[in-house]
Amino acid sequence: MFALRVKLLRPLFSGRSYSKRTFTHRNLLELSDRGFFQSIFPDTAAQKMKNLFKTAPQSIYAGFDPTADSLHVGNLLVIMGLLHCQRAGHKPIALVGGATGLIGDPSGRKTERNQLGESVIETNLQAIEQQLRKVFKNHEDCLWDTKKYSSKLEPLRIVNNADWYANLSLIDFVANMGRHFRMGSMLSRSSVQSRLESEDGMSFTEFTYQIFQAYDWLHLLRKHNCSFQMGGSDQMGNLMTGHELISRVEPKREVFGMTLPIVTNEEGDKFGKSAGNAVWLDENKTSPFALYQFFMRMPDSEVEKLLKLFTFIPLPEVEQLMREHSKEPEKRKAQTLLAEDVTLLVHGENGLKQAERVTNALYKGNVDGLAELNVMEIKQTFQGATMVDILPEPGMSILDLAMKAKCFPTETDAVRIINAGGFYVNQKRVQNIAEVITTGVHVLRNGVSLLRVGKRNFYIVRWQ
Ligand code: YSA
Repeated sequence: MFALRVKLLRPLFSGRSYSKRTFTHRNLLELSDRGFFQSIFPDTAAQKMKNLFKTAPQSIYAGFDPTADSLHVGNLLVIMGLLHCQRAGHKPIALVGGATGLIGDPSGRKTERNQLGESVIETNLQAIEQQLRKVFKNHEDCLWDTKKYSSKLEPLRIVNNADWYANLSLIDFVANMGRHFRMGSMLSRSSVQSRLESEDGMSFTEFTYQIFQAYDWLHLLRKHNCSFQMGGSDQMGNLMTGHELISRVEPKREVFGMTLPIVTNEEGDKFGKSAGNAVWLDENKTSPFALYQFFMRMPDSEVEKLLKLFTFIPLPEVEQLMREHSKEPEKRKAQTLLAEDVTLLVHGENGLKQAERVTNALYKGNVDGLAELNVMEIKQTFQGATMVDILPEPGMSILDLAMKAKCFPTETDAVRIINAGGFYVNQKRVQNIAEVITTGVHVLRNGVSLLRVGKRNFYIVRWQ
């Protein structure tokens, strides 16, 4: 599989070999050079952490709440953090919040989440678990050179916090654990403060959230000897509560937190979630092509930062790439490598091939590329497109087709817009309303026609 990765590299990077240093060091704190780690906690513990990383493989966990049926590209940064742990010889643990998802983390939120039912949480949980496994598998298959690094990657462990709360008695928990949580520090968390000051205030349910994340850490410390927790910087308060709990309950043990920067776009919107338009890891919500294009569109000012965060390309190679890129920015070499590596990680070899095929079909005027896609791929690519089934009739004209596909409200509109050049069949402008529909020209060999009105209104015609 690794051969694939090499095959896909641009000539500049062909034979690109990952520097051994990047993968054999165990000291995760070196990831700061790539822009990981907004902070470590406690901030005086760097040397101790370094020693632990050197001494033995460490378990490191990060949690994901099943508040949606897919993870998004913001969460992917935390997954990258876990993958770096794995590459450095440590043991990654992904926690899925079957219990905490029912409560709702107030961190970084201005209002309380709508409560999700248990069955929704269960469905989301399974989807997220599958995604995590898929990304780790894609990483091992496509981005990890087993021949070069003989040591095996520690497997990903997935745990669900519903499992340890299921049999816990409420009274026992409050009586025994509750007394170790101090109200003063819990109230001081910024996630609590900002909400207490807001008009709607904060519910008791949300206020308790930090208790559960703190107890999870204690549980994982006891069960899996997990002394490290990682999360976006919005998780800092929850990490601190966990640290405080463990220092009271297990005074001989020490635990450490690592927070990653919250990635935002140029406008400061949370990465991948701007204008309610999240970029998801689920191919049915964001196609491999759309994910690829999301990274291809990154402005030059952002691309170096993102290459460091979202790919495993060693830093000297990133620097070399950026030097090349600045000479010919219009070629978008840096964006291409970024888009390739992220798509490979999230969707694997087939996903990347599909994204490249669709890119060729759409942007290089290559109709053959479009014909190679199946209906499902076309649907994924043109999300929001209307699907129509049409029975072919001899002599059918462009105007007939446009009207049967309900591309226009009236025939007058159709004639006006088609004549004016606003109608496309298979990405080619068609201005003659009387043109007769022909196989091979208007109907692709996959039995589909792609109609477009203006820039963005797509219709997928399945010929019956
Ligand atoms: C963690 C530990 C537990 O023991 C129990 C639950 C949790 C889940 C945690 N409280 C939470 O709600 N996480 S999350 O589902 O909202 O997001 C998962 C991770 O992605 C978090 O670490 C979050 O900070 C991170 N994240 C989300 N958007 C991000 C981002 N990281 C960087 N940039 C972004 N744009």
